[in-house]
Order: sequence, then structure tokens, then C-alpha cells
Amino acid sequence: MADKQNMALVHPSQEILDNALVKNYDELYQYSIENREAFWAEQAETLRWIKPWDKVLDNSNKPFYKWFTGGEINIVDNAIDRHLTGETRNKLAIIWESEAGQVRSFSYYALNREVSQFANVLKSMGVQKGDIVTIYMPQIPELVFAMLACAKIGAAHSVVYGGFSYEALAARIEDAESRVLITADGGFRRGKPIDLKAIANEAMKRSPTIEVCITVRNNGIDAEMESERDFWYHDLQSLPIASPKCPTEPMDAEDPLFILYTSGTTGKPKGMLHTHGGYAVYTATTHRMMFDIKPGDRYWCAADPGWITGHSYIVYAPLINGATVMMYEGAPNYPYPNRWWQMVEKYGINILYTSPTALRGLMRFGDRWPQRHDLSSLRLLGSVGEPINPEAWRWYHEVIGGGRCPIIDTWWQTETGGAMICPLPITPLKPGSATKPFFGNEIGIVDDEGNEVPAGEEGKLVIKNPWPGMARTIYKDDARYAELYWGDYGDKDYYKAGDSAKVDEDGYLWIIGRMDEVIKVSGYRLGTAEIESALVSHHSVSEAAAIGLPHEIKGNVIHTYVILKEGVTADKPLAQELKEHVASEIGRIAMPEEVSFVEALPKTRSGKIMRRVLRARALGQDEGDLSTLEE
Ligand code: 6R9
Repeated sequence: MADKQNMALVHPSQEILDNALVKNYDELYQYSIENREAFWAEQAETLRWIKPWDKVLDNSNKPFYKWFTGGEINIVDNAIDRHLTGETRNKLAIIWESEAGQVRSFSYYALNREVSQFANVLKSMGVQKGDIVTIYMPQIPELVFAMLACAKIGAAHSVVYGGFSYEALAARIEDAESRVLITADGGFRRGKPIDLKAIANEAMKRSPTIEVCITVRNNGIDAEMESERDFWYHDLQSLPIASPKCPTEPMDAEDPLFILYTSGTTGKPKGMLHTHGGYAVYTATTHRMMFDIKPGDRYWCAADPGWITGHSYIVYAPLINGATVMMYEGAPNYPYPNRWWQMVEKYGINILYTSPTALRGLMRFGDRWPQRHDLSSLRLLGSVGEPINPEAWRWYHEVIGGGRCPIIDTWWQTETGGAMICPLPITPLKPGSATKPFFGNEIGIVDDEGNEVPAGEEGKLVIKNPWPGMARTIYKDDARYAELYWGDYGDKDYYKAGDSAKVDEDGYLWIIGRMDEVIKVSGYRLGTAEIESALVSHHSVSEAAAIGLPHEIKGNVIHTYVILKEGVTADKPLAQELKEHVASEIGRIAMPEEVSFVEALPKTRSGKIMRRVLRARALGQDEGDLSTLEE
């Protein structure tokens, strides 16, 4: 770490500096923290409001901050409607390519028609303002239409990642009490059809609240449809109710836009709630400034829309900013490891935003795959999801970016709504550091009392101020929200991120990783508790512990330790069965790399599993302070 921090800065080119939207970070940063509300009000003014706000920030009921109270807005009015009168109307909003090579594209005008039709279909199914619609789909344009259609009519969406199993889907439907589920027959991965509707059907057996399921035809595989409950979207779309004209509902700035479930320290996923006003302002501002968005830009965020990165930076922010959004449904190396680079060349992508795990996955195939393509259209490269190791950073910078594209490493979370720590294109970079706070944010690296630790020392990452994009609560659980994220440091109202980090002498921030029981596997966030409870739900398991261990490509992988029930024999087939069991309970992304059978687990006297001890043993490291370890 020490030598990493002293490495030479990587400076942007003169061209980047000349074209930058923000030319002086320090000056604007100083202004933004001294005049936080004024700064955010100025940013909010770039959006279209139906009714102006009375108050920028209402902090009368901490930690339940409110932004732009009294204001009325709809994020879809900003993402679509206001583009329909000017030049943006006929500009491409979305270009989508399937794994098989099918291309569909939509201008802003066409996007509006699609979203309005979808919105009218939802209305005809009784969806109303305030409902929560669950969406479980592959990465196809209809996923975006469905999200925007909900927002347009004032319903909140809850998108469940298409890789999750029926158990995970059912748990999320139950928590959201959704009446309507939107899904698809399926998608493709590596040429193989994936049967999503069958998974949705399994989930619905466990979800009594669902009355209506709308299925989009995508991969054409046979889907079991239940009369009265199940409808094909294309059937509904051909009915007169599905008119391409639909008014956009005026929403209070603080009305819910979506909930998105994320893993935490307990087995129960948390439904983080985001709102129309503050989220629109925060995501649009960060996106515009960190990626220097220009009207002609072709922008590709290669994340899944079912992840917060997809919500904020595939769907909402780029559309608000009137960019052309690239989407690709499929594996990055299918049929060959040049697939992404081929698309960058074909579509002339200017900005690419992806995760370190995806980069490491492609890097291992060598330089010749990207080198076969003209990548000169690229201007900026983004990274998100986990710390980017300097090797991957350099490869991204040199081989993909030809040494001319700044790497915008963005640190943030489902809870924060948008990027909190990130460089601007003008920022001198240090490979592996997310650099400096975004405007309006004061970041602290603190000890248990909330006091700043000296430069170079590891501490807890806190955010010392509210920001418009912050989650408002955990759906139906205000108390858990207040307890999990706030109130650790007496009268200092700090948001605790759950990450540990360091700050160096130049004020650059270095994220180390999660401190709690959250594991990032290929950039996906999973909780040890979810994995453990999936294992314990198997009839032969009595107790289980899960930890994350470093992995060259995935960042981390899951290792599990299992105590079997009396009389069960530990063998290879059982280990495999347990891996498959976790995959079917949560999704393949959660499949453990290793299942070890053990007689006992290290525990504290109060009975908590000491995962840190398991991790140290697995890595052959010092086990640290064992004073709380039970005999
Ligand atoms: C956007 C997203 C949040 C956790 C976060 C941190 C890790 C995200 C990072 C990063 C280092 C970055 N994380 N971006 N760590 N550098 N640029 O990933 O949200 O899925 O909720 O995960 O991801 O540990 O606390 P989410």
C-alpha cells in the first residue's frame, strides 16, 4: 500500500482538460461543501420540475432526511418526456444487441411509445400509484420499458436480478407484497436458453400476493401459462388499452421510485428505498460530471440493470442526460473473447463503464483480442463494484484505453444511489484509488469513536453529510435502517458505509473492502448469512459458516464450513450436492467454491461464529486476538 500511494500520478491529456465540463475540482468542491444546499439546488434546476420545491433539505427527523420537499417531479418526465420536444427526440436512446447478434434500437420518440404502451398495460391490470411491481427479466429492452412504465404511472419497481433463484425471488415478492410480476419466457447465456418463466412459476407458488404475471416473449421457449393469472405481453400490447399515449404522473419529490434488495449482515435482504426527486438529481449530476457527458456520446455501462449500477447508470441517469445507451445481453466472451471490443468498434462507444471482475475475466485471454479492434472511439473508462487492482487498472488504461482514457473508478453502494467517491476526467489518477469525494460529500476514515485516523492508517469509511441520492429507508423497516447505518458516533450524524479504507497524504482515498459479513463475488453483493441459511436448509446440515477468500478473477469466492447432522457421511458427492443446493436456493452466483466438513466452528462465548478466524486459518495468517474464542 505504501509504495502504491507514492506512485506517480497519471495525468489526463490536454484534450480531456480542454473539453472537461468541470475544470477546477478544488474550487467547486469547496463551494459544494460550504454551500451544500445551494449546490444541490443549482443541480436540481437542470431538471424539469412540475412544482418547485419549498425546501432543499429537510433534516428535522434524522436520519430520515428528505430532499426537495414540497416539489413535484417525475423522473420519467426528465428521462423521456422533456426530450421529445427538442433535437433529442429522434436521437437513439437505446441500442441493444443480443448474444445471437440481433440488434434493436429505439429513439427517444420510440422509447416513449414503448414505455407508454407498457404503462397503459400496467394500468389495465389495476396497477396504481404506490403499488410495488416486481420485475424479473433478462437484460432486454423490455426490462427498461417495464421499469420506466412503473415510474411513469407512479408505481415503484422492485427489480430482482435474473440470475437469482425462485427462493430469492419469492422472498423479495413477499417482502414487497407485489400484486403484479413482470417476467420473460427466458434469455440466453452462451447460446443456451435460460428458462426464466419456469423459475417465476416456482416463485409464484410461494407468493400468494401475485394476482397477475405479464410475460414478455424473448427466447421463444415453451412457457407454462396459468389462465387468469398469466398474460403474454405481446397479446396485451395488441389490445386497444395499450395506447402509445399515456400521461406521466406528477409525483411528490419524496415518493418512492423503486426498492432494490441488497445483502446485509442478516439472512433477510434489505429493500433499499429510493425516491423520484433526490435520486434523479444525484444520479444525473454524478453521471454528467464524472463522465463529462456530451450530447453525441455513445455510452455503455456493461452492468446488469438488476443491480444498482444498472438502475442508476444504465437506465435513469444516462436517459436524463439524453445520452445514447448501449445494452448487451450475453456473455462478454461469447462466441470469442473479442465480443465486447467488437461492439465498442461497431457502435463507436465513447464511454465504457464496467467492473474489475469483468476486466480480469477478459484480461486473461491476452491482449491480442482487443488489439484486433479499433478502440479509438473510447474517451473515458469507468470501474465499479470492488477495488480495481493496479494490474487490471493498467491493462484497462493501456490496452483498452490506449493510454489516453482516464479511468473513472467510482465507489458507491446500493444505499448511496450514485457515486460518492470518484475522479472527474480532469483528476490526476493513482491506479487503484477512487481518488476524491464527489461534490457535496465529506468522507471520513474514522476509528470506533468517529475520530479521524491518521493518513495511511486503516479506518471505517463514513459519510459525514446527507446527499440527495441517499436511500430513504429500508422498506418497512425504519428501525433497522437507523440502526444499521447511523448513530454509532454520538451526536456526529455519520453514515456508516460498512467498508474500511485509508486516506493518503494527498487526500486520495483507498478502499480496502467490506468490514461486515458481506462478500463481493464477481462484483455481486452476497451476505454470509444468506449462504449459511441456505446450507442449513439442507436436511443433512446442522451448522454452517461462509467466508470470502481472495480470487484472481472473481475478486472473492465463497468458502464454506459445514457441520453435518449425526450419522451423515461426509463425502465428495455430498459436498457437490451442497454447492448445488446453495445455487438453487439463492442463484448460481452464490455457489460456494469449497465445502469443507468440520467437527466444530470457532465461536465467541456468546455463540457468534468467528469468521475472521476461519479466514485467517484458510489464508495461513495470524489468527489475531482469540480472547473471546470459546473453548
Ligand atoms: C455500486 C455497488 C457496494 C459495495 C461497497 C464496496 C464495494 C463498490 C467500489 C467498491 C472499491 C469501488 N465497491 N464500488 N469497492 N472500489 N470503486 O457496487 O453497489 O452492490 O451495493 O456494493 O461494493 O465494498 O460497500 P453494491
